[in-house]
Order: sequence, then structure tokens, then C-alpha cells
Amino acid sequence: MERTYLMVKPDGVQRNLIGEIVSRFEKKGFTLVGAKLMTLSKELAETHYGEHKERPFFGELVSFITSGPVFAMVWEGENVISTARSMMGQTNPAEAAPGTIRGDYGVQVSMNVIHGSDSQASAEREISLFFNEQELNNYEKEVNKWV
Ligand code: DGI
Repeated sequence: MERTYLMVKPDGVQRNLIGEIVSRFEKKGFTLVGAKLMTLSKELAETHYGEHKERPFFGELVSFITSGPVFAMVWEGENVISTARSMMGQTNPAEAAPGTIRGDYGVQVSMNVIHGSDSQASAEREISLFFNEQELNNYEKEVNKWV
């Protein structure tokens, strides 16, 4: 079954949006397989956002993502990677559709509430960056036969 890495960013934690965000993915029908509140080290943040290291906003991005705890999660379900991206909305909350997480709760691109893996390869990379195998739960939910 497909898995993705999702993370409520420090702005989402500060604004009490963890419950709301978890609830959206639960109600959609996805399965939470791992979660923890953690503060990213500079090294972990730089590795996670490595593809952006030449971008002008890289320093700001790393300092923002390490500025307070994030809520790191692994979610499972059919097409969860692309569906979670649709539920998050466009990167820039100003362009994100109402009804999406960024469209409903974000204002500026630098504080856009949530991160989600954008491909199978990034999902695998990010899950192993943030979680070890013992932190991920393999289980079935009865309700999944109705999802
Ligand atoms: O996968 P996404 O988070 O939707 O977007 P991304 O991988 O292109 O960018 C990673 C994060 O970097 C994004 O969530 C917010 C930040 N970012 C992207 N473009 C800009 C930016 N931050 C600033 N300040 N300015 C930008 O142009």
C-alpha cells in the first residue's frame, strides 16, 4: 500500500491546526501509520530541503522549519501521495483553492502550514529520513473495506 510523508509545519503547530489537519486525512479514509512532534535540527532540515539549496529562499526556509516543533506523520492509502497533495493545495496559499488546507489556512508562501511528499521517490526518502521502522505501525482498519 502506498505511503507518504506529511508534516504540519511550525506555523500550523503554533496555530493549533494539528487536530484539524489529522482529521481531514482520517475523514478522507487514509490510515495514520506513524506520528510524532519533533523539532528539526538544522542538518535534518537542510537534508530534507536539499533540492532547494541553491534557491534564494533556502536560508529562510531552513530557519522557519527549525523555528519550533513540527508534527511529522506517515499516512497510508491508495494514491495517498497525489491525493494528499491535492488536499494540501498549491504551494503558494494565495493560489491555493478554498477547501484545501493551504487555501483555507495559509496566507504567505513562506508559512504554508503543511508539507507533503511530491512523488513516490520523495515519499520513500522522506519517510526514512524522519522515521525508523519501529515507529511505523503495520495494521488493518476494519472500516477500510468501506473506503
Ligand atoms: O512541495 P511544496 O512544499 O508545495 O513546494 P516546494 O517543494 O516547491 O517548496 C518547498 C517549500 O519552500 C514551500 O512549501 C515553501 C517554500 N517556498 C517555495 N517557494 C518559495 C518558498 N518560500 C519563499 N519564501 N519564497 C518562495 O518563492
